[in-house]
Amino acid sequence: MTVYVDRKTNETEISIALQLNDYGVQSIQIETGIGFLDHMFHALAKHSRWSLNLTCKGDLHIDDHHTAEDCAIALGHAFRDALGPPAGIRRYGYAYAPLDEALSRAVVDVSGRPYAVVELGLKREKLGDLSCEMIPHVIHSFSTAAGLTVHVDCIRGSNDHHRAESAFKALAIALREAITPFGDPADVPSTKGTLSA
Ligand SMILES: [Mn+2]
Repeated sequence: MTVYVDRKTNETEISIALQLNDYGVQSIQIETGIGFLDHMFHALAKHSRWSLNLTCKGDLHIDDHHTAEDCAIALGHAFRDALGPPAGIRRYGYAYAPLDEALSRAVVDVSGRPYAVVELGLKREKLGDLSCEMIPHVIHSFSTAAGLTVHVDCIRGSNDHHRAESAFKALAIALREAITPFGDPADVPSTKGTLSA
C-alpha cells in the first residue's frame, strides 16, 4: 500500500508517496533541492526497503533549515500513516552500519513515544549544501513525527560524509527490522496493549 502526504506552508511545499516493505524493485526519487539531504533520504529509503517519491519546493533562498526540517516531518507522518496502528511487528530494531572507516549504530522502538538521541560527532560546517547541524535535527524531526524512539550514535570515523551516511544506513536497517511482520498480525507488542496512545 502506498500512502500519500502533501504538506504546504509558506516555507515549503512537499509531496510524498511512500510504500514500506517493498521487497520488489524499489522506486526511489528524492528531490529536495539539497543534494546531500537527497543522498541521506535515498540511503534511508534504500536500506529500509521503501519505495519513496519525495519532492520539496522550499525557501532555499533563506537557508536549508525549513526544507530539511519539513521534509523530515512530512516523511515521519508518511511513515506513521503507512505503518498504521503498530501490531504484528517486531517493534524493536537495531543495526550497525559501516561505511569504510565510519561505523554507526541505530536502535529503534516503534513505541508511539517520540524521543530521539542522536550523537553523530560531525565536525564540518556543511556537507554539500546541508548544514551539519541539520543532520541530527532531521533524525529528531522524523522520529517525533513518526512516533518513534530512536538512538543513533556514530561510534567512529574520520570522514563526516561517511559518518552521516553510515548513521542513516544504520537507522534504515533498524527501522526495517522493527517493522518486520512478526507473530499474530493482530498482536500489539506491548504489555500496555497499545502503541498508539
Ligand atoms: Mn555517500
